[in-house]
Amino acid sequence: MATETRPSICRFCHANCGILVKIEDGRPVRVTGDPDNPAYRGFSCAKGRRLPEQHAHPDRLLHSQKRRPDGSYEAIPSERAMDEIADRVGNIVRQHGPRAVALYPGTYSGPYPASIPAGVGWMLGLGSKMVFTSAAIDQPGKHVATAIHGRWLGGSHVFDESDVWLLIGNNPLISMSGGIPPSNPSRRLREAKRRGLTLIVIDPRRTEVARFADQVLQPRAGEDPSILAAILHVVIRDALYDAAFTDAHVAGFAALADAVAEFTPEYAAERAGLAADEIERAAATFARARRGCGVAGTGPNMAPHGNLTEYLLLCLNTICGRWRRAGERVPNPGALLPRATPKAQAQRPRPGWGRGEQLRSRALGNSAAGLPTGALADEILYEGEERIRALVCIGGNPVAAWPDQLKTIRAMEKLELLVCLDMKMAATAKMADYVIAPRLSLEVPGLSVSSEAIEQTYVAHGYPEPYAQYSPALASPPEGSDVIEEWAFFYGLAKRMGFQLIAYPIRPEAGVLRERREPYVFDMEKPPTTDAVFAGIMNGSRVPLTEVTHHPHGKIFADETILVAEADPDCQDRLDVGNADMLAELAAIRAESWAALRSEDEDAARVFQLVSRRMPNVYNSSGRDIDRLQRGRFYNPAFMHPEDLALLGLARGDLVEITSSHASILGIAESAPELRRGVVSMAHCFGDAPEHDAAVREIGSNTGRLVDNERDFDPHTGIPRMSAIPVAISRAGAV
Ligand SMILES: Nc1nc2c(c(=O)[nH]1)N[C@H]1C(S)=C(S)[C@@H](COP(=O)(O)OP(=O)(O)OC[C@H]3O[C@@H](n4cnc5c(=O)[nH]c(N)nc54)[C@H](O)[C@@H]3O)O[C@H]1N2
Ligand SMILES: Nc1nc2c(c(=O)[nH]1)N[C@H]1C(S)=C(S)[C@@H](COP(=O)(O)OP(=O)(O)OC[C@H]3O[C@@H](n4cnc5c(=O)[nH]c(N)nc54)[C@H](O)[C@@H]3O)O[C@H]1N2
Ligand code: SF4
Ligand SMILES: [Mo]
Repeated sequence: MATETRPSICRFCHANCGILVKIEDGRPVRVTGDPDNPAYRGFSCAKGRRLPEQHAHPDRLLHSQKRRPDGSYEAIPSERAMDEIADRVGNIVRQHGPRAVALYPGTYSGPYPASIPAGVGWMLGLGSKMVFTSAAIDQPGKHVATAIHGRWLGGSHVFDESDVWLLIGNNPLISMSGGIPPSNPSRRLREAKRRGLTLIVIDPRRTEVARFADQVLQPRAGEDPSILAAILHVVIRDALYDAAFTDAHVAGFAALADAVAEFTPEYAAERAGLAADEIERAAATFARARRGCGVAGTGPNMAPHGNLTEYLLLCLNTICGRWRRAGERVPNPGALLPRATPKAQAQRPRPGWGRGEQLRSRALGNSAAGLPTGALADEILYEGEERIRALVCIGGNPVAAWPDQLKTIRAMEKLELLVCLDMKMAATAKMADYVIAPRLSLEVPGLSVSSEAIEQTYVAHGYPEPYAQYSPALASPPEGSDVIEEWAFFYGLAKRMGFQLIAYPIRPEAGVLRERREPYVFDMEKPPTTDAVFAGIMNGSRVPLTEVTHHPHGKIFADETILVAEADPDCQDRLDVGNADMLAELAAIRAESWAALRSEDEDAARVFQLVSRRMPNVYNSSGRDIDRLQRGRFYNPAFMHPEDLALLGLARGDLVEITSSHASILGIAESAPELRRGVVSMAHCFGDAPEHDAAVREIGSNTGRLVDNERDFDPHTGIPRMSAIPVAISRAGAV
């Protein structure tokens, strides 16, 4: 038996941990953290260690599938699937135009660096701009707020050097996301605490990261705009802000001060169910520190007013001057990213919405977060000629993940062509005309670039050092299988449809901090290798890819010091903390009779708030079918405070019905003393279509079904209320 252990990159989640993989006869059998990886230093989580089970999962598709007229599936060679799909897409485009074709790259397009570039390149080749990503149902507020506030071209303070850090509705120790660098966040947090970091957490749940916090605020969900406005109120009232920075680089300060004047700590505390001095203290601690940022996560972005929350947070970082100045070292001058070209100056705001494609079905269009994925189902169900008729999903699962599950199912049924690139017959794949069986991560080369590149759009995210890793393919696909790479699927379609495939750098407008990359033109005569595609799309990286490949355990390429340059002498640009739309949204919150608004739901006994959360051993809809990860519990509990359970006469394990203004789902009650009273905390992407509801104890239930995508949605990004959802809870009869 041929056995070897080699370093690689875990791609179970987006964190790209450095791992060691033991390979026996071409198949992975054991995964551990790689102690010789300089950034991750031996870290791995239970999911990563189960990569061998994921690769060998009995439900894994080893052949692409085609739906028969009776709804069953048969294996189809991937080459023939591409012939047929190219034909069908071609027909739809000829009859209805390219706009009838949409692409949805979901979570599992992330681990494969060439997938999105090739998929989007194929769409552009077709002439369709209808690319919808999960960004618009994740943290769209970040993109919008950054656009309308403007960017600081010197970059932000980073976690490892900060003396204060503010986390609002994120849990990076579990999610590996949210402002603590993804490379071993628990080690970084422990080191920061030793160094004297003050951590402030605002979350209705006392999360894993909150256990390390110096101050935890546990508010009602959905009140983050008021809490942040009150924090700004205190910082401005007590003149705790950085006046020199604000004078030199900030516009709109007077308007902001005016807008937060009525948001006293007492007012916000009453709304949020906090004590006023908790807000006073958080504000003073944050503002008096020298370095550090506030970072929000999915919770407040999914609650109403996510753009405003993110905007007020940027305003707080800005007036506290949490941006790098001339002469300071740049934490990550680039590894697989192009070289940083930082300057101590603002880049003026740009529109956050209102440009580019518009939907036909609803008054929504493109925003800085892309097209409104939360409304894509409407665009498919729309009765007009210009509806979307074909959808290609790369590693995404709309039926599990999109808001308004029942509408999503109707939309998937209505499509003339649904193609999923998925490793199994997931909830959406089960409705597809074709399911393309992909190679899995350890069977293809990998790059750490996605974890590095997230800084391009999210403040205080990504690697705080120029770290990069490349992994060759370590394993061979299962014997007798016909599995392909996503990029090769789009290449195959482009070739059959007779056009040139070009991969454009992603979000070039966001790349202002860095030098640019060139588009990569695929050779349509001789199919490239994945390594050649990687080399092509990584053009312009500061460290050449070939150099990165020489360091199999990954390397921090810190041999160069790039400092933040002085501002251009003629630079007039300023960061805007007085955006009129955002401040009007804030004024409307102040004006709303929130007690009256709430009573509508209270009359219906919807006195609980359903909040989003992530659980350690699942990754959206993945991982929940791996026995050794779930250890007998394959559902998503409905976590509630023990006193709430007692009040409802419920015990752990009882079946409950959870009812929003839109729909009802079943759940299994679970006690969670770390929750605020009145909150139900449940993970998303569980369950399946309604015909499987009786299996709630085996598969959990889908919280997306409770979401009404046309009520309480953001007018710019279309994200509906996906957290802080008013719900009623009652005991359910047996199923
Ligand atoms: N293990 C695991 N890791 C994951 C994922 C997974 O499914 N499992 N998913 C990945 C994905 S796709 C993403 S986008 C990231 C997300 O990463 P995070 O944003 O860190 O996501 P969560 O861990 O769900 O943290 C959200 C927090 O918001 C809180 N919350 C809910 N509503 C509100 C509110 O109105 N206000 C405030 N202040 N807090 C609120 C919740 O209690 C919860 O603790 O995680 C990624 N990582
Ligand atoms: N109610 C509610 N809804 C939410 C959220 C929430 O917190 N609450 N979170 C939202 C967020 S942040 C996000 S990002 C979205 C996620 O939305 P999606 O990305 O659409 O959902 P996933 O379940 O991650 O879909 C991943 C799919 O990829 C498949 N897959 C697994 N491995 C591979 C692989 O190696 N290759 C390929 N090609 N496919 C693979 C899986 O089987 C699965 O079907 O959900 C959103 N929806
Ligand atoms: S955190 Fe993510 S990348 Fe790291 S080992 Fe776990 S699943 Fe893999
Ligand atoms: Mo996400």
